[in-house]
Amino acid sequence: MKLTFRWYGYSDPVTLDKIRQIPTVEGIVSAVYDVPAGEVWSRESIAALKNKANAAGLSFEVVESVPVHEDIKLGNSNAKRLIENYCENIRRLGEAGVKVICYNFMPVFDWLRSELRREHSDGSNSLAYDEETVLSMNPLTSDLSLPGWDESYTKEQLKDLLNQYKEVDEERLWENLHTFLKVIIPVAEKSGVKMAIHPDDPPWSLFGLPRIITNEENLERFLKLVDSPANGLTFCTGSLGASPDNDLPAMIRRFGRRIHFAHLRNIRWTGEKCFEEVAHPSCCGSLDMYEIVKALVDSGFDGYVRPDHGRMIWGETGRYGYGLYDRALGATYIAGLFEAIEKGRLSAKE
Ligand code: DNO
Repeated sequence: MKLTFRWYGYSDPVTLDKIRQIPTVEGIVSAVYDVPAGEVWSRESIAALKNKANAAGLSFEVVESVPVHEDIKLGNSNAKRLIENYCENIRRLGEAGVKVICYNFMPVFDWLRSELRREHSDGSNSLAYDEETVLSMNPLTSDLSLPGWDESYTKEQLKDLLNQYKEVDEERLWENLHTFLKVIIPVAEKSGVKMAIHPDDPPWSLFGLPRIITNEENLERFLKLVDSPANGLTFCTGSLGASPDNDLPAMIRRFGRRIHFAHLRNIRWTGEKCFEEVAHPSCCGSLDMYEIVKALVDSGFDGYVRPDHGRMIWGETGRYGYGLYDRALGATYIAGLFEAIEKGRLSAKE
């Protein structure tokens, strides 16, 4: 397992100098953020990221994300050209030593929450999701904004996009995903890159938009679309775990070697389709992080891991979910789980 930490680039208040001081973190997860979805990243920008990370003593082997343009998900007449651009990004990243590319196939909205700062009794705050609140929001008029969203749409463009999706049901989205994978996976294989799709967050459909990377059955279907090790998963416990029907340790045991990247974080279910983000340890939420890490270790997982969203603690302000302190605590907790479970296995063998 290689422990990594997400870095949002040059404007991230969590600087590389701070990240390098978190014990056990070897590398960063980042992306070229100033190029619109669908365009090719310059070799210079990729090299600059890598050099900056390396100068801080950190590796840069995981990209999150190379965004998939909506026209690819819609499968319209621009898709072919945009898929070719996507392939070029895979080639360039492979040449620069990137081993894993995380991406998602969620129409229009990436991850979604109804609250950015839910207050907790200990004075911390975190992101939270309440289905009723979300469904009462109108994406065309609401001001809610999340760090993961593409903010570049005008309301008119968003309206137009939502209209185009009226033609795309789940099966159409599966077809469009298949078309994409058939082209990009052979390129990833040749480039020494593993593609790792991120599950939909939350893992159910919203605003009438289809969402398909949601549960065990669908992940199985996804992996079979192109049955290659280069076609793999980002196993995000907070996303998949939002649905209590998803048995995370069982899913990890089933998909084992096809998991190339794990986002480890905990959430607390607060009602039907409602949850709040909590600190990483098992005792703080509804997910059993020990069983999750044990399933990874038992499956021979040797990919990348990162702590995921943290709470805001100790008065920190900044990018929701992506402050320094709580994610750093998460990193050392995760490293501790891996060390204990791996050493326990070794001593059991002796
Ligand atoms: C949220 C993240 C997501 C993720 C993308 C991957 O914190 O996990 O925004 O980066 O869905 O494409």
